Amino acid sequence: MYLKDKRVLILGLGISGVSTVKALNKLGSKLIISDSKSEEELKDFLTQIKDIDLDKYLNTNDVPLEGIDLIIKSPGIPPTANIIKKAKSKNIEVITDIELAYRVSPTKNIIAITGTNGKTTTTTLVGKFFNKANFNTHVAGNIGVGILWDMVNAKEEDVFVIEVSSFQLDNTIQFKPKVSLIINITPDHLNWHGSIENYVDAKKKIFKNQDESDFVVLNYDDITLRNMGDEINSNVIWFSVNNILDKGVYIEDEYIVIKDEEKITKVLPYKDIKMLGKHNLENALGSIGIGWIMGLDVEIMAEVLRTFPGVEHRIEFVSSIDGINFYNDSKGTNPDASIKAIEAINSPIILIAGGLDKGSDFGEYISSFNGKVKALILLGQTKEKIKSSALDKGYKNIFTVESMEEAVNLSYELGDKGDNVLLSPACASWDMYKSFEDRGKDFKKVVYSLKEE
Ligand code: UMA
Repeated sequence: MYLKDKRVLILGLGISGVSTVKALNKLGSKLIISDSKSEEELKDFLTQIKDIDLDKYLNTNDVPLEGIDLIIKSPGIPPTANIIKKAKSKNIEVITDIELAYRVSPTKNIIAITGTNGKTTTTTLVGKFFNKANFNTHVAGNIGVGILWDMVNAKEEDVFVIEVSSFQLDNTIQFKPKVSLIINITPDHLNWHGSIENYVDAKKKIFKNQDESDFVVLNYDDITLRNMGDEINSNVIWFSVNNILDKGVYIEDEYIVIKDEEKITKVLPYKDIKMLGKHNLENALGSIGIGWIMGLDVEIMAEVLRTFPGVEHRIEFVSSIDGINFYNDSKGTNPDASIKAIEAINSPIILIAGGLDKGSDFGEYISSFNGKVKALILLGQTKEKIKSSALDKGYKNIFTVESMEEAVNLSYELGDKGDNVLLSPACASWDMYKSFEDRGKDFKKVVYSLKEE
C-alpha cells in the first residue's frame, strides 16, 4: 500500500478529519494533524483518536511542510487558504477524503451523487434501495459520515453510496465512480469557488474520469446538465419529470416508467411516492436511474418510495400548534433549495430565512413567493441583503429579528389556523450555528417549548 510510512498532513479535524486519521493510521502512515481551532474546541473529535500516535498543530494551520508527502484537507478549507497555496508552491499533492477513498477502495461498486439540492435525500433513498436488496451498503460522504474509515474496512462486494459536495469534488484527481448522478445545478457556494464556472467545473469532476464501462445519470430538465452530454465519455442515462424520453426514466400516464430501447417497465404511480414536492420526484427518478443501471428489482425500489418519508431538516414536519404547522427546512441552504420548499407547500407560509452570505442573489427567490408568503422573518448575516431584495421586488411584510427564539415566537403571533411556518433560510448556517443540523435542531427545540407553553 503506497501510504505505508508516508508522512500525511490532515488539515481540519472534523467528521472527515477523524475518519481520515483512523484510516491512515490503519494503513501505516505517519500522521500530522492541524486545525485552526483549540484543543478545548476540538475535544470531542480528539477523544475519538486519543490512542493514535500523531503530531498536532492546533490553533493554527501554519504547519512546516518539509517532509510532508500528501495533504488531505477538510472539504470546506478553501483553495485560497495560505497553507494550501504554500503546499501548491512546494508541489505537495492536496486532495480530499473521497479521492483517497477511491484510491484505496477494494470495491468497484462506488455510486456518487451530487447536485446543488436533493443530494442527501437521494443518497439516503439509493442507500435504502441497496439495503433492501440485501447488499452490504455504506452510505457516506457529505451526508455526514467520513468515508475513509468505512472504505479501509470494506470488502470487494460492498456497495458505497456517497454524497459528494462541490468542495470534495474540487480536489479530486483520479476519482472515478461506477455510477454517478447529478440531480441539478444552480448557483451555490460562489464565495468559495469564486465563480459559477468554477462551481460547475467542480461538479463535472463526478464524471470526468469515467469511461465507457461507467454510467452517469443526469436530469434532462436541467438545461445546464442537458448541455453537458457532449463532454461525457461514459453512458448517459437521462431522467425527466417533464419530458417523454427515447430512453431513460420519466413519467407517462401518471406512472414512473423506465424505457430501455423498446421495453417499458412501470415502477409505480408517481402519486404513491411518500415524499412531498416536485423536487422529490426528481430525486426519486434519479435514484431509480441508479437502481436500474445496477440491476435492482423494480418492486424493491417502488416499495422504498412508497414508505420513505424524507430526511431530517428537509421540509420536515415538526409540530402543529393551534392549527399552525411548523416545518424545518434548515437544509435549504441556498435560494434554489428554499424555492423548492416554498413550492412544495400549498397553503399560506410564514417564512423564516437568512444566514451566512454565500454571495447568492435573492431576486428569483423573492419572486417565487407568488402571493403565498404572508410574512418574511429574517435573521443572520444576510437579513438586510434579503430585505433589500424583497423591497426591490415590492414585497413589504418583512420583520428582522436577532435570534431563532424571537423568529419562532413572532411567526406564531403572526400565524392563523391553517398557516405554515417554514424555516428555510436560503443561506448557510455558519454565521450563527456550527451546522445546518444545529440550526434545525434549535428551531425544533424552540417550537417544542412553544408547544409546551
Ligand atoms: N478548519 C481549519 N482551517 C480552515 C477551515 C477549517 O483548520 O481554514 C477546520 C475547522 O476548524 C474544523 C475542521 O476544519 O474543525 C473541519 O470542519 P468542517 O465542519 O468544515 O468539516 P467536517 O466536519 O469534516 O465535515 C465535512 C463536510 N463539511 C463541509 O464540507 C463544510 C460535511 O458536509 C460532511 O458531512 C463531512 O465532511 C463528512 O464527509 C457538511 C456541509 O455543510 C454537511 N457540506 C456543504 C454542503 O452540503 O453544502 C458542502
